[in-house]
Amino acid sequence: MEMRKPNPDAIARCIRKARTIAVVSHVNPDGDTLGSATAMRLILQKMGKEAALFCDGKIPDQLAFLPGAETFRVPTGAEGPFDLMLAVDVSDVKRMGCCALLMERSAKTAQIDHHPTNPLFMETNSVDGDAPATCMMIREQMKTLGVEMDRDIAVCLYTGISTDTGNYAFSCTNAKAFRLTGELMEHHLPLAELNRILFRVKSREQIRLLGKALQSLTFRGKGRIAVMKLTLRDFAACGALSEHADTIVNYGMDTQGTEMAVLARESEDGNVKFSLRAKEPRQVDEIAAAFGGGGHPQASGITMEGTLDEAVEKVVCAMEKYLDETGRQE
Ligand SMILES: [Mn+2]
Repeated sequence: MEMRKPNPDAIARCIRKARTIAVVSHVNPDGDTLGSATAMRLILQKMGKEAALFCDGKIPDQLAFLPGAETFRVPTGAEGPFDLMLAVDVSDVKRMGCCALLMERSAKTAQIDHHPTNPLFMETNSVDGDAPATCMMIREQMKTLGVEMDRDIAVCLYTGISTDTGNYAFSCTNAKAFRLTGELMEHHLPLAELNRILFRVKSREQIRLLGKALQSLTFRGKGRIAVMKLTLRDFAACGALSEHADTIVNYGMDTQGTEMAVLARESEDGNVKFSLRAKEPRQVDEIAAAFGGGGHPQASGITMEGTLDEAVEKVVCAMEKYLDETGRQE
């Protein structure tokens, strides 16, 4: 069986043999997959290759500043043929969405990724489960290809490294991430501006909705569970969409004494959507599963029928029961 390991030499051989290359990002694209793809496009262009960017879905406005982001297309099946398809930061074939159809339009397939669960679904695989970001692997790839760093590539790589490490705050952040960022700084990286775009700017709708959510904040389970609710009326009053609520649950988690947090929102289809969070060692995935939801131990979701207040009561009671049964955190 093929092992998961970084293999920049094998990727370099694929790239050198190819003239036309389709670079593919994952669905619901984030800073790392888009930073990796836009960096790869610039690298390939420097090598005299023809590179095209593909993603199944819209590029988030926040990441539209990436050099070449405007060239991303959703494949229709009429593209190519390509000599090589290169997926970046794509953990499995399903994460390509409709871009998977490019596999049949490409003579060879390859990937660069950092997800430890990657099943090595391409012909040539460079996978490093220890890399904090795929963008860090792209830097190594550049060295193998003999391509020099420049400011635009630095902007792309910084975007992936900073977002996948939670702005150098997650436990995956390592010394290498700082060393590479130091190198990027030497290429006139606009650090303050990028930080504002990537980590601070929110839309008016998001800020207004945050205000509504914070007004609704209550504490349950002897102060250990933060609960926030958003009604359709709240969304309408803020001119906000469901996606504008995405990170609000974190304010509940960041409240001192909180071990678990929940944000419940009414959705247009008449259901109630929950975002659940837990601090280790607490877990929310089994609570979510009990209501037909799922996710990760520290971050899960549920979609439920019923009125907002009834649905919240059911879920919060289950969280309280869980805390009573697992005891106080030492
Ligand atoms: Mn990533």
